[in-house]
Amino acid sequence: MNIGKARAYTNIALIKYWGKKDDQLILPMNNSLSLTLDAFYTETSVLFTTELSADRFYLDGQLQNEQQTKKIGRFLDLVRHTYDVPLFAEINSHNFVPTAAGLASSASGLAALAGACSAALNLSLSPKELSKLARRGSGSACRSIFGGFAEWQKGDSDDTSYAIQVPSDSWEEELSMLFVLVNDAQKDISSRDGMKRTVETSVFYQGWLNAVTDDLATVKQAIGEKDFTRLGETVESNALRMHATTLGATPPFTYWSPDSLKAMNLVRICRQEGILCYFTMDAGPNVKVLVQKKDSKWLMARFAEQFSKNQLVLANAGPGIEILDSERSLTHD
Ligand code: 2P0
Repeated sequence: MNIGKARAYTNIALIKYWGKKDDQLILPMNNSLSLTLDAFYTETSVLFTTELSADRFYLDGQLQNEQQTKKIGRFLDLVRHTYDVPLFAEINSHNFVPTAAGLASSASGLAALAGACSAALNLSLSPKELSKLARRGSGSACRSIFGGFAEWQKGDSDDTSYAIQVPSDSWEEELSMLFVLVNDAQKDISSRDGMKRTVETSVFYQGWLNAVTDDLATVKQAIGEKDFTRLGETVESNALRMHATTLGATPPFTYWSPDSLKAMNLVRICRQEGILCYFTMDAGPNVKVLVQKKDSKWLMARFAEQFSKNQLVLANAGPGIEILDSERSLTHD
């Protein structure tokens, strides 16, 4: 059996995926649209072998326990079942993040795993097939198959739910995203649990669904017209709409911390100072600020007045998944 190896970059949703209509197949309630970024990525190698009696998963050189291996194990079960592979696997995964600020990403992680499995089993999957496979590991992973802008088309079955490249005339090369890493002592509610609770209980969830289709159309139009103001205003509104649903859930919750609000407020101040920039947030307290590349150094310096340097990471648009030459043996360190 081959060792398969792949590198996938994380993506940040500009129009959010928030809610599933099928938990097993990971079919979303709405289409979403993301920007793949170059600053955070995962490299994973996989070997299916007769020599194992259980899967072994090493993350950054550390053997992971049963709990930490659960999502990966379920994904490997799916691969074994779908492609008729009666073997356990050793998986080596490395997250490349500029700081250790809790930015491990299931999008890059599960996309890289899907790519590595495809390579290990010589499946020769097309980007569309790879996107569908990655989706079964983690919804947002289906978008990390593509560089630049990607849209996850929700579909209505396993076969029709996958991401596609959004044509952009390379406009993403003029954009940057500043990550503001906010430390938070609160216990996390995973995105998987958070979106489930929201779909099932939030009195605001229907409002989200009513708005997101128009938000997506506006963002696609803004990309087509390279209209940064329109893009940014819609991205920021869409994030706020997603986060509003959590306050209407039972029990209510929020991913925001005091420093998240501080960062959001600074974005508004920067706009008053004449720099176009817009925030978005995901299922955690970190704030991501969309800015034109020409203004990114200014923005970084402005944020450095209120946040420490190691809380700030500037990213540019990143590439799609890369299948890598595999080494002869797996390394754990
Ligand atoms: C997104 N998030 O579109 C949204 C916005 C979080 C907030 O996709 O349950 O880890 O594995 O499909 O992909 C994070 O959700 O969830 C996410 P699962 P995933 O980026």
